Amino acid sequence: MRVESAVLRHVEMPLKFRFRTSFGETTVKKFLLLELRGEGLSGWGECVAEEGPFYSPETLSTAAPMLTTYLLPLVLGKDVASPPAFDDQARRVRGNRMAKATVECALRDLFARAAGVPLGKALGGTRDAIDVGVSLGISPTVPETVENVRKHVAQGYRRIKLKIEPGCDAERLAAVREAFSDITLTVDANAAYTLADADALRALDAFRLDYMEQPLHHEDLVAHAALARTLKTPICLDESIRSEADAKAAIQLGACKVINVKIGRVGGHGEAVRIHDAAREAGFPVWCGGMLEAGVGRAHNVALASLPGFSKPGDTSSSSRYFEEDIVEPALEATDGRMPVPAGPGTGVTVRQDVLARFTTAITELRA
Ligand code: OSB
Ligand code: MG
Repeated sequence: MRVESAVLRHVEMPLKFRFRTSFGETTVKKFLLLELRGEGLSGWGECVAEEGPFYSPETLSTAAPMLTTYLLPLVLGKDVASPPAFDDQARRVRGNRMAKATVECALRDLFARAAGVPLGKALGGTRDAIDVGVSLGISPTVPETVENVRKHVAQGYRRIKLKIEPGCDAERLAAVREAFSDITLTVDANAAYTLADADALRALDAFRLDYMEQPLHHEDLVAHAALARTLKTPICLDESIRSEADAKAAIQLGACKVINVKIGRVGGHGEAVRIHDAAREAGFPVWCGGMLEAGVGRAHNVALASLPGFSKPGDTSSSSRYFEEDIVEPALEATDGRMPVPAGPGTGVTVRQDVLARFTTAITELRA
């Protein structure tokens, strides 16, 4: 595949809700959108790096020059043999996984479109619909937390995940459990606790959580393993898992029982599938995380989540939950907590140029 040109857009889309986590608050989704053109087709990748370095060290302002200076020159005007061939070349660049994943995703989409196959199938996916849950930000009060859960349970989501932080945890969970004794419930701390908070975390065992996501520091697998030995609730890792090697280390150390796989965090579909395979071999479930993606990123998530090891509901909720209008069609919508995997070639979604243009704040066109 000869990659003729690339278009890198800065896009800003207002969110329908304030999303507060232990590390910050988002009200506008700002992202980079990459279009790679070749053989008369376009392949699309959405960069999940956020504005600030609070979830990941990568940001919008590190990913953009990483793409234009180091990563896009590896494909522009080149005959790229396959998406993994790009990975081989990009290996020299350390870290910067979200930037790499942007190119890898666009190539995966482009190659699958050229072959006329759905991306999910090309990756080894077996499902034509996926189970989805929802990730709810920290609400200001306990009653608002319960109300927000009520609304999303009524919409059919198959798992409710509540963001927590020290001081905003047990009281909210007790109220939610009291109101909804049967729902599948999880929490995500985004690394806000330390081992000194172990008692507070053990108190959450009372709420029959399916798992507790990333309670401790993102660089500390050993601490997670120590915590796991004293908790009933299984630990799920998000930030700590950047690669297949991290996943294998976490499994061997007993640092987690479940893994949240995010394409951007791990550098692309190739690494995501290797993590899926390693977890599956060890008998560990994985699920597909989210980064408040717009349609292109969401469609990539849905394709990945069609693989058989994604056996728990992911965070890829309906696009209409996040945005008044999305940049792709068909809309990615769940009914009763099930989202169909688009059947068309590539990600199976088409970018709505008119809508995209309205949300685009800057465009860079690149050629070899
Ligand atoms: O930790 O999973 C996370 C969003 C941004 C950064 C990190 C996380 C999240 C979410 C939202 O939980 C998931 C979504 O709805 O896309
Ligand atoms: Mg998380």
